[in-house]
Amino acid sequence: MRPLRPGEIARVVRDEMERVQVVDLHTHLFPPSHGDLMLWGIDDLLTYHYLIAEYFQTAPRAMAPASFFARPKAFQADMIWAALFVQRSPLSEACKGVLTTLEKLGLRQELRARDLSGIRRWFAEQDPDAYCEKVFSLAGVKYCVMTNIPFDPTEAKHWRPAKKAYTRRFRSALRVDPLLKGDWETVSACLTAANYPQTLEGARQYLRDWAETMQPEYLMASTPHDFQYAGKEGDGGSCQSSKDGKKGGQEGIGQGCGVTMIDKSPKGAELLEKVLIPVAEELSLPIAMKLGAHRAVNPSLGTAGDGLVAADVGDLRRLCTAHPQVKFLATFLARVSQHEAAVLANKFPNLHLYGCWWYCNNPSIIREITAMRLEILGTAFTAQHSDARVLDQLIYKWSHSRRVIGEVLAGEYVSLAQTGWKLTREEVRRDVERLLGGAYEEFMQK
Ligand code: REL
Ligand code: ZN
Repeated sequence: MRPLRPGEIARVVRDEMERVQVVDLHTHLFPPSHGDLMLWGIDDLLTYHYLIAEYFQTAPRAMAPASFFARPKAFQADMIWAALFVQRSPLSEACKGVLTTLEKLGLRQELRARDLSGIRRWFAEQDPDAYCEKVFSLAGVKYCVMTNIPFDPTEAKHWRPAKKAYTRRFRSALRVDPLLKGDWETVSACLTAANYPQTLEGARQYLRDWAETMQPEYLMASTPHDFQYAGKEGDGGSCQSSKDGKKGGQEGIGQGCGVTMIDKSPKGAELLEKVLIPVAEELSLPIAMKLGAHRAVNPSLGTAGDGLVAADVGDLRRLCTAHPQVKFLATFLARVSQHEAAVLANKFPNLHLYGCWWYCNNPSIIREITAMRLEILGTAFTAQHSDARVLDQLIYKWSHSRRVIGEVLAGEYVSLAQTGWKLTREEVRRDVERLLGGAYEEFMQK
């Protein structure tokens, strides 16, 4: 328990950052048991939607998105490799990520020779189960939380009638975006197909039953760009849709939280208030929210065409106020939202901020957000999640984040040391563990 000398701090933080086993609290990964849903290997890495978007910035006019997407994945990967790694220097974070991943997997020679065929040969020899374990251990990830969507039949079949077995590396999260989007068409089609009544109580029971099947860590959704939550005023609720500003409650759905059949579609905020929140409360499940995506800004690009808006942080404030008994995990996509979000987390013990999401998952922005969060929140937040869609991305996303977060933390310790505060390696370890999983687990347990 010897106090560290100021000159030792940077190295100790780097060591502790390297050794910590992180909790990755939001990913889109699936275990090998989920067959084709598990994305891994070089072609999946190269066709990540971040890289597809980057490719289309400079793709020839002749390569229209529709014809690109109609071609096999290997062809798409070839196009991206040629455009972003051969004809240009792979400077973007998403490009560098592919390189870090290959380098850490030991494919240095193939990389030096820019030998895509050699890289493909190496991946073709891997066994998915053994490879999965190798990636988790190389990335230092204790476990990840998946995104599990019951409304999607290609996913649902892996849970029912029999739940597929998977290792302790994967935990589940029950994703409910159609509710927050107010997409009653999807919800009611699923209710009908599974023999539930098309009522709010039917929707609640549907969630309860899926929660029973999936045993999720939390319920989760990303909000649509025009989402608004006006708070809770009395029994009928006062949730609004920004599209028309009409009141929800009695008008759209018949009888408040009752069981009558729905003749008009309830809006997203209304389904949040009357379906999601009651189930979260009843099952003591936190709600994880991702705020600030603007879907299909360029629909021709599919997932690669999703953009960003500055979400109203006030929506989250109203939620935390209206439902102090419900725990919220939240992350914002826009850089401008981060400061307000951190102050909010400082006010509400039922709110936990996590990660630097998607367009914020770049070293320069991680640096800025992490420093600001440490200064406002201490270690009561989760510094990062990977959002990986392709298994192998765990390797680069965590390696890049560990480095930046470590540099920021070391800087904060140095200024702490200047006050005369003595710090030990064990305390650094404790803080690092909190920032990369421990604070999340503490929040979940409280
Ligand atoms: O979970 C989400 O809503 C987002 O993270 C995804 O929609 C997004 O495409 C993801 O791949 C970004 O990293
Ligand atoms: Zn995600």
